[in-house]
Amino acid sequence: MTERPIQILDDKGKALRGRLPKLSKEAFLDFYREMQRIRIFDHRMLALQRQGRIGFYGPVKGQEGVVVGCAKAAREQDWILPALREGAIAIMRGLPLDLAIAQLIGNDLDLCKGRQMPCHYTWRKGKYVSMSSVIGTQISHATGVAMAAKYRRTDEAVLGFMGDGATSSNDFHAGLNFAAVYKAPVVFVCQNNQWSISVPFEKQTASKSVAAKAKAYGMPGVLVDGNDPLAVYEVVSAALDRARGGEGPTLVEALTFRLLGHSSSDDPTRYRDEDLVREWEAKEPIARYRAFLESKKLWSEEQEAELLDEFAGEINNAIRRAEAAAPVDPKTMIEDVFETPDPRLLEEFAKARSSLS
Ligand SMILES: Cc1ncc(C[n+]2csc(CCOP(=O)(O)OP(=O)(O)O)c2C)c(N)n1
Ligand SMILES: [Mg+2]
Repeated sequence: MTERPIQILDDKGKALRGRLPKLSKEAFLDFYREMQRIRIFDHRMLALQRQGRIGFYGPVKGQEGVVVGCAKAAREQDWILPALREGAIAIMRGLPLDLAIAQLIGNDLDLCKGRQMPCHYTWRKGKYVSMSSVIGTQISHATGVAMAAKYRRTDEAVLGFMGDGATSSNDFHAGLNFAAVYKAPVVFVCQNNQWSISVPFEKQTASKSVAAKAKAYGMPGVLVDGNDPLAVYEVVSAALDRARGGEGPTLVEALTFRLLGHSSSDDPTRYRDEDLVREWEAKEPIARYRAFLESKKLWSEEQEAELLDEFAGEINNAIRRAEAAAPVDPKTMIEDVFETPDPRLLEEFAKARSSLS
């Protein structure tokens, strides 16, 4: 395990000598575009929440580098088992923006039929499994999906996400232990944003890092700078190759920082020092990556303005389509459990429906 997080770009976005991954110019640009799309989406969704148009939202601001680095490292056949802040991976894998926004509203266009809290996107075509509100449970699910992929002799690997807080859950132990014993093709990515709502990392664990915990399970632990999307991409790509090659799981700790509240219901000024936030704002992934692109003469003010315009238009159109959808039909309440709902349920539903009209 490395003590210092692996970097490809330094804190100011300068590429460390001889370390750039072999990617096309378009691919380098795409990392930036995807991070900006997440930032703008975040901003707009928080505004909708404040206007009472959606009930709740969990922002990603500051963590875009982990999300995009991981999404780019995964292959199409790989599964994504997200935690709280990876929804943009579903969008990068084709979930239409209006459907994502409909999930936040919980209306008829929502693939979850309004049954989940906001930010619990699901996207079957993109092998993106809905997050679980119950912290940590997706860790053992990720192991299970990976074990299944191995039994079926597919070339699928799994990216299983967690926050730093989830490392204190039972599933962290069960999931990592099973994965290592069965050499399951899974890469665990811990987005260590240093907070579990109001609990700071050092109150969560006495361990110096999350990556260090891998040793006890018999798997490699890698600490990477989560605000450096290229480093995340490189580390996670190598771990996925290792998983596919039958060598078993890896635990990746992506060190980052949650710049905003835990959710739209949280006020982080109540429990953390704003100076710390300023310190991490100076290392945030988007400005840093933009500085890298500019140093390579790959980005200009005009391109920036065009991009912001394009995304604002795209998101506004998606909001319009999502908000135009009807409420979820109450009959969906009794669907999807029994093929034919039993008579008592039908009777109860008829009563409930008449009280709604
Ligand atoms: C089992 C369980 N306990 C408590 C909660 C309440 N809860 C919701 S999010 C959260 C903190 C999660 O922190 P972390 O895993 O670091 O993820 P982050 O929010 O920082 O992305 C807690 C305690 C929960 N959802 N599930
Ligand atoms: Mg956290």
